Amino acid sequence: MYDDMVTARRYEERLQEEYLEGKQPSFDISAGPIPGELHLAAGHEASGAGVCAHLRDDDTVTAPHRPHHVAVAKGVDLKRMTAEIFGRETGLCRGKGGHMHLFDPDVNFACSGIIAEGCPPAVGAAMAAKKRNTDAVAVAFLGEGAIDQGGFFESLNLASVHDLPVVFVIEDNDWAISMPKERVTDVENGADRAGGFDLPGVRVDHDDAVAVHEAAGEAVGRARDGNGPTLLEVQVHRRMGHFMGDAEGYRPDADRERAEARDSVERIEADLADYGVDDDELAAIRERAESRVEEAIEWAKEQPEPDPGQAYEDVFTNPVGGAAATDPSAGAAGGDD
Ligand SMILES: Cc1ncc(C[n+]2csc(CCOP(=O)(O)OP(=O)(O)O)c2C)c(N)n1
Ligand SMILES: [Mg+2]
Repeated sequence: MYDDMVTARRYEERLQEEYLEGKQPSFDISAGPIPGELHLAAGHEASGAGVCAHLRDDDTVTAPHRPHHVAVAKGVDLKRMTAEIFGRETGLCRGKGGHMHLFDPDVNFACSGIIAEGCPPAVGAAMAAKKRNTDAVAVAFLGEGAIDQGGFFESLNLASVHDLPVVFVIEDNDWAISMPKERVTDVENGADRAGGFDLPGVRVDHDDAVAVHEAAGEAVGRARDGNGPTLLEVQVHRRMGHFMGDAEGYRPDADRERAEARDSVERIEADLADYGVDDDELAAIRERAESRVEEAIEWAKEQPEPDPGQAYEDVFTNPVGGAAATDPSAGAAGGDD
């Protein structure tokens, strides 16, 4: 878990540096090696590591627009993920998805920029696992700002009524962009929503990886043993703005300071020291993580850009304008498939 957490933290520190290249001084979002938005998950690491520690490659995970810590913990290929974020041909989605739309079928990981979008596909994966008589499970991660979405309610209901092996993990960082949760959501704790769907709701109040690991162990075990879904909520903290370039004028200083003070990485380091793991061992893990990150970034930057002529390939199953819209060599005919 420590390895996953420091890898994710270091990865995002490096992405941040790369992202800012060429974008300043006026913050041109389309400039630099990583064009477009970038949502960093620094402060969320305990949730990804604590939950994914219980998962296998054949378990499915869906994550939202802030996905890197979950992707790292689920074992998504770091090099191909980085190439995707840099928009390169050898990226997980051939450079067409970007950082919010990573898809790695090798470890059954997907994420989406549409909030709560991961809930229905996770329920579908859980239903498939059940029908195939496997003990695979599915986990949908979502932010506390996504728990008022219809897709979330429908997913909880379907999961409960069919006793599906799925865990919903709410990452509560108190904010949905600039909106504090108390202004938009009727319940203080998202886990309380479970009561309306007859399934267990559990909240981990601190972004404490060990506590998340314990709660997630029960939830994943319950799903794997055929005992149905769980709604798990984890308090995390957003150490950064909503996205890179967010000036955070709406955010009280005290809130930012609290996020900085409650660092889950420092917390697990203290826990590991209490368990008797010495500093050298932790330093070795950090060094390994740093080299892995560096290697992935260097590799990604050397990868080719996609051919613009293939922009629509693999994007639509039934493209508007027919096959000609996806394949310039196909001519005007065809396109009904
Ligand atoms: C369906 C939908 N509505 C609105 C948006 C715009 N949007 C992007 S992130 C976000 C807030 C998400 O907050 P939360 O779920 O708490 O996740 P966090 O960013 O805090 O990790 C919104 C409203 C979106 N992506 N999808
Ligand atoms: Mg949030």
